[in-house]
Amino acid sequence: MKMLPSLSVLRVAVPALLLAVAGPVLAQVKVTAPWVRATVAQQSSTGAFMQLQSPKAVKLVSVSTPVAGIVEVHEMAMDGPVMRMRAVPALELPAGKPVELKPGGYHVMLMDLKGPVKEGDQVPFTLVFEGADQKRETVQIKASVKALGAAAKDDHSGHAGHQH
Ligand SMILES: [Cu+2]
Repeated sequence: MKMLPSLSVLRVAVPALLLAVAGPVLAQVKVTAPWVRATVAQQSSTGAFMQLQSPKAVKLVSVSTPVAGIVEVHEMAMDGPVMRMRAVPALELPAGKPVELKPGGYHVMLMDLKGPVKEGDQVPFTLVFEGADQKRETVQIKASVKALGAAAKDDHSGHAGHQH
């Protein structure tokens, strides 16, 4: 019984210490191999793809780029027999686990493009991540534009629903 008071003191002290250590360490979300699909004539939307990894659980809450009027994070999901895209309000990044944005899966949807996106261009993006503590982290990246391949054409056919 004599141990109890000191134990409870310890229990309070440990989380406080962890907090003090974790506080100043910034969670850096790693963005790997970002790319944007080049547009063809008359095309007003395209997709951006990349791999995201965060040391702690965060969510991607906002993406913006000067080349598009509207930017959303989309997921592909089956709607009966048809694969459709829908906007997700936030993309969860579990701690330490890479999340792949790729054709046929999650992607950043660029709509209302200001002009053609050409192969070889560099497109700047601002990504905003939010942690469980509501703290926000902004990451600036540049994505290279790659041409639309024959195989890549199919998986964005669902984009017909994005006309404005
Ligand atoms: Cu989309």
